[in-house]
Order: sequence, then structure tokens, then C-alpha cells
Amino acid sequence: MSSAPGANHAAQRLFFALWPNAKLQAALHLAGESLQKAFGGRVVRTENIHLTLAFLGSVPAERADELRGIGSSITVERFQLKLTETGCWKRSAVGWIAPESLPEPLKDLMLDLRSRLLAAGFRVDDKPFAPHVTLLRKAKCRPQPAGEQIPLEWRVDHFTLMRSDTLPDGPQYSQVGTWPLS
Ligand code: 2AM
Repeated sequence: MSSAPGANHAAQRLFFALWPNAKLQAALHLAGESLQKAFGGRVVRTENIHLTLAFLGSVPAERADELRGIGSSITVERFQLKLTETGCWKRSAVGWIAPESLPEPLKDLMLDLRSRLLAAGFRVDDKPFAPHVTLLRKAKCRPQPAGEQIPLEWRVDHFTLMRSDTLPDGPQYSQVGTWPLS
């Protein structure tokens, strides 16, 4: 990671996310390969697979502590996601997998995060929250053939604050903070 002089004052691209463990990331990558048969595109690298809770865009590095404070102020119960739905969004050209329903704790987590971020003056997306895990980029969306989808169970017991760096071979994500759910 860069440690150039003045790097502390540089802006960082940050987002809050649910980060699957390596085993689930591997299973999601396989699901991505299967979705690729329908939509083409590029499967997201295993270690990069995640679910975004709130995308903050570019944030001055000195505000990272405020974001860590917001992360640690959240008290939400752990929950389970059953990832069963797959699809493709033409506008962003992404193929995705999503939970069959929005569990109450996930809704609370997202609403709590957004309201605390807004109160602290951070800019957050005001699009309705559509929880999804992006599996394909540059997908060519077209009607999806009906197929068997093995549901993937995700026991969510923590959330993270991540930093995104754009490298020549794609994004690299690093963890800035992590908090357990109760
Ligand atoms: P996506 O997976 O649906 O593309 C890191 O970039 C994460 O933040 C991605 O998972 C991305 O969601 C999400 N994100 C939301 N809004 C974004 C934006 N304007 N630019 C880049 N990423 C965004």
C-alpha cells in the first residue's frame, strides 16, 4: 500500500460492506461462473466478492476515524441471508446474486448506517437499497434461462469498512475497520 508523503491527507474511496469468509467467497465465485454462461462478462475475483451496505465515494483520509466511530456505534443482531435470486442489471452491466428477502436486522443495519452517515455530513447514495453481491462485470444482460440454483446460506456476524484502490489489473479492497454483530 502507498505510503507516499502526504498520503494521510489524500482522499480514499471507502464503503461499508458485508464481507463473506473465504469459503463462501469461493462458492459465490462458482455461482458467478455459472451465471457467466447466461450473461457472459467477467467473474469478480474471489477475494473481491462482497455485499455493499453504503458506498461513500471519495473521503478525505483524516475522516476515516469518524467512520470507524460510526461503525462502532451500530448495534444490530446477527442474521442469516439465503442467497437464491440471480439477475442482471443492464445499466451497470452487472450480474448478481441476492437474498430472497430482506431480513429485519439487515434493514436496520443499512438504515442506521445511512442515517448516521448523513447526520455526520457524509454523502451516501439515496437510491433504494437493493442488497446484492456483484458476481459479473461487463455482463450482457438478456433473458435468463430457467435453471436450478443451489441456495447459498450466509451467516452474517460482522460488517466492515473497506477501502477501494484501482490498480491496473482491477480494484483492490483493503479492510479499514470491522465490527461484530451482537
Ligand atoms: P456494485 O458491486 O453493484 O458495482 C465498491 O466499489 C462497491 O461499491 C461495489 O460493490 C459497488 O457496487 C458499490 N458502489 C455503489 N455505488 C458505487 C459507485 N458510484 N461507484 C463505484 N462503486 C459503487
